[in-house]
Amino acid sequence: MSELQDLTAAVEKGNRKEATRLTQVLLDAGMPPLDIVESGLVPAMSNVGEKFKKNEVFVPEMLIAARAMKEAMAMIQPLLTAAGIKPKYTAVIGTVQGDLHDIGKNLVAMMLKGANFNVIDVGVNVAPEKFLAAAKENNAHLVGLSALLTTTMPAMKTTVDAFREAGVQTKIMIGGAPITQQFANEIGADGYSPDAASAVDLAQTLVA
Ligand code: B1M
Repeated sequence: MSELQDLTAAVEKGNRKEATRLTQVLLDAGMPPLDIVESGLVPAMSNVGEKFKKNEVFVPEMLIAARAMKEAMAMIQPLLTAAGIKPKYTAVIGTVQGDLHDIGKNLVAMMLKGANFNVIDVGVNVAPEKFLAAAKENNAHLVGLSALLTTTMPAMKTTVDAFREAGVQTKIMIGGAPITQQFANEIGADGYSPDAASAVDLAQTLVA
């Protein structure tokens, strides 16, 4: 259906008006909401993610695309919920204790939603106990920690330690400008990704 391809293109371009119009056209035509998500919206964000990795688009374009995706998803979500269709995986994501930066974390959250994860965003300045409680409460498959300050990197270790000490083996991925794979290895995190697009790839690998 060409409207589906047009929807993918509209989201990729961040054209919110066109994305919501086409979503409505497809719904009115009787397309199952999940097909619209999986065949129209998710490919758009995958394309954006791939282009981001190749430096063909940058953070602003990715944010604009994610917003278009969010608006289309807002139309579809109630229908999925009513039909009892749930995303397969839940991720809890937040910025660690002491750190208030949330732009990158929000971008990762949006991209994960774009990949059909149920994302519980616990916000910024999040204490280890709060991550742990949210992960338990939501039966999370994955926890994502973000940090932008070198001074808050130790809070990532404290958070990973809190999970392991509590015997909770949820996969933990970390990211943020000062973070490296070496640091992830040192603190016992399950993975690191340098940007929002690869965060989705990593998340999918970790939960598979
Ligand atoms: Co702050 N800040 N800031 N700041 N700030 C930095 C980080 C800094 C590098 C600026 C500098 O000095 N050049 C510096 C840190 C230095 C250091 O630690 N080595 C710094 C500082 C010092 C501070 C304050 C201490 C300043 C002060 O008050 N004296 C203060 C700290 C407040 C606190 O957190 N307690 C502070 C405050 C702020 C603002 C509130 C003004 C604002 C934040 C607004 C907000 O987030 N709502 C702010 C901003 C905007 C920045 C810069 C300019 C931009 C950060 C950003 O949003 N980047 C930043 C300088 C810079 O980075 N150039 C800076 C865009 C974003 C898309 O990228 O977050 O890296 P990023 O996310 C990427 C990847 O890292 C990755 O994917 C994202 C998308 O590709 N990623 C993940 C991120 N999280 C991930 C999680 C994952 C996976 C990937 O898995 C879970």
